[in-house]
Amino acid sequence: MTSKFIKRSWAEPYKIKMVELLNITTKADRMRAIKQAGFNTFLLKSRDVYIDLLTDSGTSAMSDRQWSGMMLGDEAYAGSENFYHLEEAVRKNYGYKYVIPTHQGRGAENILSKILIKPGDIIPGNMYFTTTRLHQELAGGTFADVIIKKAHDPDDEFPFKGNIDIQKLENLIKKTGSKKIPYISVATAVNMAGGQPISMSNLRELRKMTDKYGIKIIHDMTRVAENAYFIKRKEKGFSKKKIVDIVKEICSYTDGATMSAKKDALVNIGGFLAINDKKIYEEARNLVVVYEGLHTYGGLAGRDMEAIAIGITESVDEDHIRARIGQVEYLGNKMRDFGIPIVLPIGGHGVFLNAKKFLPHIKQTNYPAQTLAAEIYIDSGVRSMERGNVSSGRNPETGKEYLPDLELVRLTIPRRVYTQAHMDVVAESVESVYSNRKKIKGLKMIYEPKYLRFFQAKFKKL
Ligand code: PM9
Repeated sequence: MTSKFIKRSWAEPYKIKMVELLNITTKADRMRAIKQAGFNTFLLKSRDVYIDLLTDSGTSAMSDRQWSGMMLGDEAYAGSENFYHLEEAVRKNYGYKYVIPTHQGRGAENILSKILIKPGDIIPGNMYFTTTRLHQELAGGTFADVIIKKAHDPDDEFPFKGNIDIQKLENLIKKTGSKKIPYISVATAVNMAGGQPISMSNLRELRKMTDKYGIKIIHDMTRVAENAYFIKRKEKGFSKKKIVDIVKEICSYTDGATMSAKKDALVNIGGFLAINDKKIYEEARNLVVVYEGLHTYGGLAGRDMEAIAIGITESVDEDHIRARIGQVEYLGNKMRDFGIPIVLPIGGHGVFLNAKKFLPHIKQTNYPAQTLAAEIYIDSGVRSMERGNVSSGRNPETGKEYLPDLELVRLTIPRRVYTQAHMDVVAESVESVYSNRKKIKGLKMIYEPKYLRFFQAKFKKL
């Protein structure tokens, strides 16, 4: 007899063929290492890390199919067979017409920004991403945040916190004039908001409104499959649709995309620019030669392009994406059970700790999220990343720190790498830091690089 109370767990839709051994260090080792790294987890050596949740970028485990695809690398300088496989995978799964490979996402952002942005332009977007905004600024543009207000509130459980405030955007277009807006930058599964999805209905509405003004939409599709999974689960009318069809529909409302294949597409390196407009494609095809390499390799080896082509297909597999997000939710729910303040709803690529609530006694100018990431590392060797005041940086005009509403620590889960037992160790470590939180003191920045300071800044304990 079946009972409605019988639980059915998900499990990883793969088994493990090869393992990578981890280093387990002592607390004294870790205190030395983090001090040497200037309390910046980016400056730690990988050998000093036990469970590495710094990022989901380029850290996925490739499948046996991807590895065998790498053996078929056609390393011709021009016209590599693997480029055509990549082009075919992009057209089939995403629907974009033209594809230009780049060494990673920011390579595509650079080319796109150089082609479309003029000095004085405004680029509205659903929250900034560090590299995207910097390329917009270097091209003479200014980013304008048009994400809904709820996205800045870590406790608001609205299921589509990646949505754009259409009214706010339209007011901005009316105020500045459409000529000054080269495109709207729309990210799926918005990273800095906590991996929060945008809804299909919001995208449809956005397309309709921007069509009125003749403004393009450029998609940061780095985590589009994760976004599609949330649409399938949470948006009315999508529960029976296939992930690949949802992904394609998302892309269909946009004019082109930049992609860091190091995330959704399950590879260790690579990216591309995809575009439907032939004229922009021709310009990009020319410019890529200057910054990345010929338009049929864009800074990648043939074997890398083959791995991306296979990874794209694996990324939209129903069982893969369910297990991927299932693992993130498993960790998030453990944190919730411990009463640890996290960004809600639990996002697609990681669990984000709310450092303002975790360490309310530390001022934002003493970097609570940076401090918390260092403390978690000292406790257990788990490496996480600051996503708050340090990442947000300074306003280039005023020189003042932005002091964002979201002061977060990101525990980012690489795809197909860690087990549920690793997730238990992570949750228990964060709980241990949480129970000792009152004793923790903040940091002072002692070295600040000019660009993307979070990567290389150094700190000392107050
Ligand atoms: N994201 C991440 O860890 C790696 C660099 S920042 C620590 O989240 C989006 C939404 C990203 C992203 C990278 C890029 C740039 C663009 N858009 O790193 O250049 O999350 O491949 O991509 C990182 P690349």
